[in-house]
Amino acid sequence: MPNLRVLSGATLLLGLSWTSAPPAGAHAFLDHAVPRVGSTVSAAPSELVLAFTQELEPAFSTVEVLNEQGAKVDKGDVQVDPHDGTLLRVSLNPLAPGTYKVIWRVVSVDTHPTEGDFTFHVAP
Ligand SMILES: [Cu+2]
Repeated sequence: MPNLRVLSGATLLLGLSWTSAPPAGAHAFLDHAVPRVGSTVSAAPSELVLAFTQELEPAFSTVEVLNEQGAKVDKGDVQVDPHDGTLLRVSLNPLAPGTYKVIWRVVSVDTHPTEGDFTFHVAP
């Protein structure tokens, strides 16, 4: 029969390593955006801002904005806000009325990648 004290010690260690693992769901999810997800804006925005639930890893966080023809309409100057690491910004070319698709892919500071997309509409 195995030594019970050694066995319970191993079980305790295993239990501790489980509880000290990072909490599941601690990723950077999109909290909100400007323009808002799915919204219709009357004035063409000059910038898109995405706000995430966690700080981002700037080197691995990006966003792209496409028009209905799939052409890129952002200026490619994607930047994590230097004063708020949860904000991802990109400047936009002048937008004609239409539907625009936002595709984002980010890595949070805990190294977990997340991605998603949404649309907004410009209808003056
Ligand atoms: Cu995470």
